[in-house]
Amino acid sequence: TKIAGVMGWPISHSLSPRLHGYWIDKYGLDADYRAWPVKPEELGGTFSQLKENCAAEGGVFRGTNLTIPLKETAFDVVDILDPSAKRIGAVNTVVVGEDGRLTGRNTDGIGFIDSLAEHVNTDVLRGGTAVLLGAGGAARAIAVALTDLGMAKIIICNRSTSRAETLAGHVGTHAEAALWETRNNHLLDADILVNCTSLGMTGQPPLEISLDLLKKSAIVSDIVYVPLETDLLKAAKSRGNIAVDGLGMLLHQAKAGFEAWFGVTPEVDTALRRHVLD
Ligand code: SKM
Repeated sequence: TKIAGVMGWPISHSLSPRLHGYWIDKYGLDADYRAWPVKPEELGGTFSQLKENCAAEGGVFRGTNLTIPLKETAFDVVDILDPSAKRIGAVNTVVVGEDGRLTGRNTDGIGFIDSLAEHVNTDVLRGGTAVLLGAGGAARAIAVALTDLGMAKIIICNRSTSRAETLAGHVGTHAEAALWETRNNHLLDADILVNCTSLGMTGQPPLEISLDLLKKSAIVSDIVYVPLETDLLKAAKSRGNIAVDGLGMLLHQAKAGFEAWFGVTPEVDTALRRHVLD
């Protein structure tokens, strides 16, 4: 049995076991995907222990996804960093090699782009302007991914401006930090707006923003997926903007790990969406 899973602290909220479990059944694999609650300081030891424990039960530990708060710790703990992890500065997918060495990747950016591509031809964003709300790990992955799409300008609005400045510095000279208070005005130039904060998520404060200045052709995307249709996406749809929900990013970031651990390229389709939300 090939064994993989997801680590985080806490981890019980994660939809990853449902989504990988669906694929394991669909493709009839001798594989298992688990959820492991792990604290950052335990991460290094957990990898060697899992190799032993999986072998003891007759299986093989193939790797893991990582979520909050482990992505930066994983960056320091793995043996090899692939280019995606190096550029984003965080690891969300670890693959155990034949030689037992751990390779860290980051699939959040590609997950975001693949999800976007379900709704639009992403070529339309080349040369355009993005407005990102937030400056945490998700914003970092998305800023790098939009840069790779050829976007000419990335404006980062964050409640802490100094964090926005740090992120902009990391992303490149086409990125700039802006005061949180100016977010509505920056929408005038935006070809895509992405909420990379947890504002608007069930149990979190609302995201306060006015889309009045936003072009009708602009895309509005939210990384929040509980609720699936956030107030931001509702507002975007009601004025005719294309709205991209946060579940797609979660589903698409999962593909590369599944393929590396279990040897099958899985499909993201509406049956999977329905199963995960059930
Ligand atoms: O990057 C992903 C991670 O791979 C899995 C995850 C989850 O299970 O909630 C969320 C994102 O951080």
